[in-house]
Order: sequence, then structure tokens, then C-alpha cells
Amino acid sequence: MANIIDGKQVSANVKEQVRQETEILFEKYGKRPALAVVIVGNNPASRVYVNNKKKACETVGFQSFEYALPEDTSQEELLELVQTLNEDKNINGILVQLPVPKQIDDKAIINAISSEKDVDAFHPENVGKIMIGDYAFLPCTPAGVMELIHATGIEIAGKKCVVIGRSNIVGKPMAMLLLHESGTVTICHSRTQDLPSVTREADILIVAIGKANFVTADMVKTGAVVIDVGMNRLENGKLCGDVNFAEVESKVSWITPVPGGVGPMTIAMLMKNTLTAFKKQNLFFE
Ligand code: L34
Repeated sequence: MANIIDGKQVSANVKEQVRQETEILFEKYGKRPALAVVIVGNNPASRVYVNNKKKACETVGFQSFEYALPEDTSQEELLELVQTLNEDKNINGILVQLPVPKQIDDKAIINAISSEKDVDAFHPENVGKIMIGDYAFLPCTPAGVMELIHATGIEIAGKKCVVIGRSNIVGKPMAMLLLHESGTVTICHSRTQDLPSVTREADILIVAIGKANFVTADMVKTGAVVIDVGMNRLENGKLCGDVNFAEVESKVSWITPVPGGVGPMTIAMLMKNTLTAFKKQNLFFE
């Protein structure tokens, strides 16, 4: 029987730290961090995530502003809004919820967000900084995964870490953060040959491929740490991860649930980044 890593609890701890620091800064300077969240169209999952982000802002004492644009918004219109938010001194962080509708090029939008307000850390300047290990913001989901691993008390240095998935948002930065903590990192993807033989070597296995119940018991090493970044909606409306939890749970030492694992951490790390942006923009440097 594995230990369950409680993402709700770990995220509550992170948010409580952010809340306390926010209160201290508010008492000193009379200002609060402000996050602008932009959602385009009617993706129901995005709606849930954006609502959770707004709720978290309330919990930690931030201001939040939602910009909900219709499904047929043009790229020019969205770029215009981003530009307005870039110039707005009262906004510290800007987040455009992905995915955006197909008429909009997400790269163009990410490039347009001021790197100082890029609390997702998706802008090429911030991605580059992460690569060389000199960063203000960490991408929220990989940073949240790191917190979950730290919560187990297991040291990453020297361990075999395997990441399944090579997206710019999760897989690639995830590998980089594990490398920064001296993990021995392997990235697997759709062209990897004999995937189970690779994943079975992992002391720490991070799964981010977007296929429900993909990782089965025969693919994991006994006693491994398994982090499930998957967020799949089944036909019956239930959420499930990329890991077959029921099967894998009895074999590993630590595992994250879905929901209640990585998802809440993504949001907690967004709060942390927004506080960082606020501090840097106001030259507190504390
Ligand atoms: N720009 N787009 C941008 N930034 C992000 O950081 C995201 N991401 C991903 C999708 N698009 C984005 C998120 O916010 C995924 N993501 C996200 C955020 C929160 C949750 C899941 C994914 C979350 O709250 N998960 C809950 C369950 C929610 C539910 O009931 O549907 C959980 O407990 O896992």
C-alpha cells in the first residue's frame, strides 16, 4: 500500500505561506498582488480551472480580474487585450488560459505577454532563464510536481527520474527542474521503444501524456514515487489520471491521486508566481 501524496494539503500549505506574506506586504505598502485571467470560449474544463484560480486568489488575498471573451474572438482582439494588460500598472500577472480556439495562435499570444507579468513562465525569455537555472518564475505544473516530491521527503539527487511526455508546458520543463536537483533524467514520448522497460527503471516517475489509465502495474518499479499529471474526463463525467491508480497504488511507495494531486498544486504555484511578480514590479526585493 502506497502513501498518498495529498496535493490538497500541500497546496493549502503553499497558499497559506503566500497569504501570510501578502498580508505583511499589504500592511506595509497598502497594495495587493493582482492577477488578470483571460479565458476565450466555452471549454468546460477551462471554466473549472479558471474558477479554481479565482477562488485561490481570494484565499490568499489577491485581487483577480477575469476577462471572458467569446469563442469567435480574433487573434488581433486578444493581442489588444494582452497589450492593455501589459500596460496596466495595477495588474501584476497575466494568464491566458490554454487551449485557445483554433483561429488564435497560442505562440503569438504567449510571446506578447510581458515577460515580467508571465506568471505561467511560458514566454521564451522565461523558458530560456529556466534552462540556465536563473529564473524568477517556474512553470506552475512542474514546480507543483517538485513540491509534491519534496513533500515525500525523498531526495531527488542521483535518482533515476523518468518523465513520460515532452510538451513545452509540462514534460520539457519538468525534466529541467529534476535535472536542477541532480536527478538522472530520461524523457519518454510516443516514439520511445519498449517504454515499460524504461519506466520500470524509474525511482521517480512523472506521467504527463493525456491518456487515461495508461501506466499499469507492470510499468513501475516496486517502491517508486509516481506523480500523475494526467487530467482525463471519462464519458461518465469522472476525472481520471494517466496512471491506473487502483493497480499501481499497491506496488509503489508514494503516489498522487487525481483529482487532489497535481491540479491544486498548479494553482498554488500560480499564486506564488503572482506574488513574486508583484514584489519585483514594486521593487520591494524582499
Ligand atoms: N495558461 N493554461 C495556462 N496555464 C495553466 O497553468 C494551465 N493549466 C493546464 C490547462 N491550461 C492552462 C491549468 O491551469 C491545466 N491546469 C489545471 C488547473 C487546475 C486544475 C487542473 C488543471 C484543477 O483544479 N484540478 C482539480 C480538479 C478540477 C476538476 O474538478 O475538474 C484537481 O483536484 O486536480
